[in-house]
Amino acid sequence: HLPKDLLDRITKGAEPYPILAERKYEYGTAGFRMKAVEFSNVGLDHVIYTVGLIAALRSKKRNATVGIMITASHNPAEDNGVKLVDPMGDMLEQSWETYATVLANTPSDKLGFEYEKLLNETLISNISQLHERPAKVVFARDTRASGPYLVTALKAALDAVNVEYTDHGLMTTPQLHYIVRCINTMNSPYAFGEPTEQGYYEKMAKAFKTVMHGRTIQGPVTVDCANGVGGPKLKELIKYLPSAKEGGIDIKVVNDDVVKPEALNFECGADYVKTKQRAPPNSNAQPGDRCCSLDGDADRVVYYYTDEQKTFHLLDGDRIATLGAVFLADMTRVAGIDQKLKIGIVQTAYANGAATEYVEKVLKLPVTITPTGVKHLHHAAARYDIGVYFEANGHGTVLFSENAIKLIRESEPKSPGQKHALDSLRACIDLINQAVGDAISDMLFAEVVLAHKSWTLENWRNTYIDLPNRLVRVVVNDRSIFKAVDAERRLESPKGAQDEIDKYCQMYIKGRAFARASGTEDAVRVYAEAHSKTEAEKLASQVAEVVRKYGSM
Ligand code: G16
Repeated sequence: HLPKDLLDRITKGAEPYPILAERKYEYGTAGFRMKAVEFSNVGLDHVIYTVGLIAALRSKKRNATVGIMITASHNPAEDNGVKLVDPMGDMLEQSWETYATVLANTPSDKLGFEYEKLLNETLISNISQLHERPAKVVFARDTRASGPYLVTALKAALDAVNVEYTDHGLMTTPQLHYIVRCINTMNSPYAFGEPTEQGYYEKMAKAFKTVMHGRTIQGPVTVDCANGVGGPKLKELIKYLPSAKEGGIDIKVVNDDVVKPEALNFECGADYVKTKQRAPPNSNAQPGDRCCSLDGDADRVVYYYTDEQKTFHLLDGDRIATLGAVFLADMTRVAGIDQKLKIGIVQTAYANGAATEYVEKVLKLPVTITPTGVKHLHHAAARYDIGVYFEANGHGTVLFSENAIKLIRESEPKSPGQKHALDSLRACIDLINQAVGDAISDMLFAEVVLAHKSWTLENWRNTYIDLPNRLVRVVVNDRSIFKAVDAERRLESPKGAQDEIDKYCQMYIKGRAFARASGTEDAVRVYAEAHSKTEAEKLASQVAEVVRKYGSM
């Protein structure tokens, strides 16, 4: 048994953060997410408190520092959320999501009891030894107005169970993941870097300079920061990067208003651009200008431009994946190590059919499809030597296996060309944030590859032509009845819904569609693609109608 005063402290600390009786909290695609309109009785404060407790247990169990990020990323400004970061900077191990969900749904007066139960029965065999182990947590938040209040709830929990913690204040989600990995790999052969924000900028800037290697970036890139935390952080990074005149990069930061809370993700940002398939309405970009958009916590990025006819063209996560994979495959070939490395791409059902076909038939690289959520893609990518994973929405990164890193670091070049390729690969290992998808790092990587290839966005787009597609958000009474299988490409329930979706898909050339419950919003998402824009839109609205019908039965 745990000491009574500890259990009392847990219960007492939770008193100001009662559970909302009518709510069922669930650890979704990216942690807990919900509205945060009325701060004092929102219910998320209760969840945050319980996440503090889970973090303590996780840290004790792994004997390492874990991270907590308070963000609702791409969701509207009034939402907020929280997710846990495991010691290597990756997402919380999935089996622990269940424990987090149990604790989140436990009323305050039972939390001490439930905490002890988890510690005792489920998680840890030698309770006395592990109870003594210090728990260490680092946390940060995005720019949402509800953040500071939620931090008080978190600190109350961490104090109740004697956690040693560091509050990193405002950070992008990937920066926090980076810090966690740096702390836990310090003084090891896998040292990831200095566990500070400055260390993050220095590592990235150094790698960027190396991989640029006399290449020139054509013209400025305009970065829409979704009026989120990416704005101030990108401006900070710019101070470390060489300017265009110095052979570096000219970054124009727009939508960086973090003072007006309601501006976050409003008519701007990666989710807006991807979903609406248009530039933010306030964009001043001219035809051909290279633009990209980050999301609210800077872990997603998509590129776009308009042509001379003012037609909008999106280069989404699928494109970043193929661009990166082609570059890395070329470099390994020049370096003479390609035969020893297995390169693969990981996508979700949202990947455009044309992108998947291009990877398999033209690039001749294997593709793995997983359910939505970085946690799924990340693990699948780790099975390759160089695993490039991206969701179409712009969330992703590249993972280099231990074998790949060793080979790249230790290979002796036999020509200047091989030396250049090996130096570039070595720098890419540092430029790319392997802990998690990182919009800022991904953007620099894309810029570097475009510079190496001397490509405009139009050259990039011409590698293959996307099938016209449409995303629709359908609000239903209870989204949990929509259960998807086969990497979310088919609905297992409600019975009959998939047959109707199939029937509609067959009506169109290259028709493909699916419906799945969102794990971050109270809605069902529908994706449809087809040979023509009109057909893709028709198919999307027909499938949305199927969802509405079954959702109201
Ligand atoms: C989160 C996840 C992503 C996922 C997105 C949408 O993104 O990290 O992996 O694609 O939500 O998920 P869903 O369709 O289940 O709502 P973010 O940028 O909000 O953290």
